[in-house]
Amino acid sequence: MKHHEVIVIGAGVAGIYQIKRLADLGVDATVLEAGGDLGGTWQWNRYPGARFDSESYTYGYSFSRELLDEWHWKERFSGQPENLRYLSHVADKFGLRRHMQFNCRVEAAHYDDAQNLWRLRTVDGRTGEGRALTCRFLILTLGLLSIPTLPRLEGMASFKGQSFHTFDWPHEPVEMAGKRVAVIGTGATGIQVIGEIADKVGELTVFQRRPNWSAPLNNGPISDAEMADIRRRYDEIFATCARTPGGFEHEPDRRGFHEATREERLALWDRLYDEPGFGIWLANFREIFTDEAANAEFSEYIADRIRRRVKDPKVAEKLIPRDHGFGVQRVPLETRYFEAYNRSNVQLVDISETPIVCVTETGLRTTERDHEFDIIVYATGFDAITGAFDRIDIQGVGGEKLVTKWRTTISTFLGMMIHGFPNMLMPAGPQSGSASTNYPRGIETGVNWCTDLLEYMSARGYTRAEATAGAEKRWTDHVTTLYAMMLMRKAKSWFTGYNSNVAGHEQGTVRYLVYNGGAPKYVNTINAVAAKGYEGVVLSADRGLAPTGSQPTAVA
Ligand code: NA7
Repeated sequence: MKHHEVIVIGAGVAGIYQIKRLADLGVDATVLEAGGDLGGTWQWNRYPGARFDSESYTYGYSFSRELLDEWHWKERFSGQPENLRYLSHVADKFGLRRHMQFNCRVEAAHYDDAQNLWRLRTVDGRTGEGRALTCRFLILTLGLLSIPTLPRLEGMASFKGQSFHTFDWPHEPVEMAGKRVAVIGTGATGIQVIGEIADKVGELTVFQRRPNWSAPLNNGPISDAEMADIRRRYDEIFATCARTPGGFEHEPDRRGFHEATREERLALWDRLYDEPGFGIWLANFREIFTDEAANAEFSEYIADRIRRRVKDPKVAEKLIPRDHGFGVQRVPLETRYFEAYNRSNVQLVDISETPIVCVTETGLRTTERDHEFDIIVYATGFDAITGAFDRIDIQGVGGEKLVTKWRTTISTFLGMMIHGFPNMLMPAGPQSGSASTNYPRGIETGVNWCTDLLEYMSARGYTRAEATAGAEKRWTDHVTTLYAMMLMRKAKSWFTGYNSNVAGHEQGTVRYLVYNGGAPKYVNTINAVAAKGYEGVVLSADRGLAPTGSQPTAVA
């Protein structure tokens, strides 16, 4: 049985940075990755149009000046192939691949209280003893959106053409020219795919259950001169990201919505609509997120924009969401999305009116009629945030199953630790600062905090860290309270734990999965916890033995 001091599960954006920190410290650590290579999201999502909605230069890692100086982001919102090249470059540059094991899916992780270690079982080609690994610390960097979910439709296996979830888009090129293509789903992914392929396929039929509010990405190239300027400004750029709630360059407009005149509001919105990125969402008036009237007025502004871009008024009305306001779900950014519906080869099927009944050998049957296709693309989303945790049999003290603990209520301490699951860390876990922010900015924060905790423990001879039940309750209550202030609590989206394809998550009962206090508050809170000797975490040494020169104490 192989033992490591630390095992990291997942070699995506978070796992790569986590192993870099551990390797720098000389810790005996390894990354276990289910996929055949590193990159996580950017390894899997190869669908046409897959790209950042974050400015590329705010998505890259900030930890190495040399890396920042040598990498040239070619587009303001870089596409999947380039993003994967970047992550691969990072791994190669810092010699991280030698710490990674691919095609290595972990099926179980059980905490052994007597030995104070984690026992892992993998389901790769290994047999017998080789499948079992142990570690002192388990770090879960599983990804927020790494478990794709398919509709539960009869006949899916009988379809004779090609069909796949966008997450499992084939590695080899998919011939689309002249083909009849169906896309089911109009979330951030569907909206990217549809905009990209509308003019490349024979016929495109979009099956929309609920429309999403979306706004232009306004992508463009980054010239050598611009990149040189960005490099000069990196410190400033990251400082801006650190002080904004979303971890982006986009800062909320500090004027009060109700104090600004209608003309001032329109001037802001006209400007933001034409600017690149999430400004339209995050540089808007803050009341958009909390005030029904402000949100309704802005939503109507965006609805008018849709009406201006979509020629057929009936189609335009179908593309305007009615069940939620702008920005209370994750806002997809689009490129030529609305214009796609002006094309004669693109058709919108409103499946809230005529639901899909089943998949046939030749296509899709709705309550209205049969549609024939060569390719069916399922852009139907993910078992978000907790899905990847649920798929590993994680058992803590006394064999308590995490999936059971979280069945009714998600509860964590700072989104990074769980009571009853000692030495298990989640740099970007549920209720952490990552999910609702520019992901890599949140990840660096989380990884640094977890790594600092390990260093703190090592320096003092502690070998066991467990969040107290009280600290976990206080954090979870805090996360819940923050939801109460946000209009997003009313929307059925992955931010609230809704997924029609996952048993138990289809009701729309709110699950408190993301921290909504903003990046600066999150960072201040977790830093304060660390500064107080990890208040809320019980630190101890194995079997109660105090390390020399330091008295392990429960820090309440
Ligand atoms: P999302 O945002 O969860 O969107 C999934 C879409 O698929 C959404 O339009 C759903 O409609 C639709 N859907 C899901 N299941 C079905 C079934 N069974 N039938 C019809 N339509 C369905 O996932 P994405 O992949 O687009 O985006 C995820 C994140 O990736 C995104 O937020 C970015 O951060 C990156 P619904 O709204 O549920 O009616």
